[in-house]
Amino acid sequence: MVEIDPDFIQAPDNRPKPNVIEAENVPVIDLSPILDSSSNIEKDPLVFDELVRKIGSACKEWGFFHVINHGAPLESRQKIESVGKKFFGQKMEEKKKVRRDIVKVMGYYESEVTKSVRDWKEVFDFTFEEPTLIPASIDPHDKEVTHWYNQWPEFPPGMREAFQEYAQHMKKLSIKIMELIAVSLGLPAERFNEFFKDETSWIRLNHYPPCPNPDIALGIGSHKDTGALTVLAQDEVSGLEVRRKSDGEWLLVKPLPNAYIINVGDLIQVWSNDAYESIEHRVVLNTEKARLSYPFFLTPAHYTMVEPLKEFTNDENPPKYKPYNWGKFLATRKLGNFMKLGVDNIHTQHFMIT
Ligand SMILES: O=C(O)CCC(=O)C(=O)O
Ligand SMILES: [Fe+2]
Repeated sequence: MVEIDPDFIQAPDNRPKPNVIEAENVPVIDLSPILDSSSNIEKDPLVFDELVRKIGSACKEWGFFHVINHGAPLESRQKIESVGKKFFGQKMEEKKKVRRDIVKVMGYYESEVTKSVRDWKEVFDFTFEEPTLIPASIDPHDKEVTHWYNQWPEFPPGMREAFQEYAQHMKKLSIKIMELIAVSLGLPAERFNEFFKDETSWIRLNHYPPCPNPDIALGIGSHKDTGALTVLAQDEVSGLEVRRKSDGEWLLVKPLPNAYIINVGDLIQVWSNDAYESIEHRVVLNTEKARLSYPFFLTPAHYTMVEPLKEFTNDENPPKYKPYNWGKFLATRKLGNFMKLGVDNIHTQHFMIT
């Protein structure tokens, strides 16, 4: 029996399959060689080369991978998880005190939509930089810049401190991974770092309540992350599915304790002129257990013009994307929701040169 609002019902082709296929052999990358201060990489280039090779092949073949021994402390993750659960466990009137709107675009929200269908979830968003600089409008000719401020609730106490501390760990980890990805692409390790000065990176807490009809609804519909890369933490409840590149089959990615999932985002795809591709993913639900996930989206400064790097283009390999302004792109996605443009009004593929 269908018990849910029709807004949540997915078209038949997008519904989860009755037989879940678990992803096997998802790459698990051990980052201890670059964290262990006693191991001098210069003295042991073989270990470093092997790590870079593994990252490169994970990006190429899968578009995502687990990382272990990553150096981000477990206590900080446990704190964000416990405070996050307390926040979502409150009454709606309390959560709505920090509800996002057209001016305050960070905070709580319960009506996310992916490709015109409502997601069965509620979220809490905050930016890494406080405030974050962003274009004032989506008009390409308007050069005015404004600020995005976070909204922090009074309850549970300590949410701001716990979340900000966690964000620092995610920033550090994501830059390390970007450096490894750069080397795996044959670039200097720091090649991408310049883009993340004045970054617009942000964190989202996704809370997926149990759903009476998990056969026809999704926690998040199929999408690709639009930033550079995503460092995703999930609790012990499964739900993340990725679309296998070879045959388009949806595979369930089971959480590994204290590991993070790294997703290649659209910006790496554009910068590398398709050498690495971003990965399509979605979230399936269940009738009994709520699930919490908290991705960190590493994203550049608003004034960044995103385009294939010159290192990947020449006469034989022309750029596959037109340059686009990151800030305008992000503002369009965020503000579009409130201007009735539809959340999914802009996609990276709009800039593809066909
Ligand atoms: O909940 C998850 O595992 C994935 C979340 C996600 O894809 C997103 O927030 O973009
Ligand atoms: Fe995502």
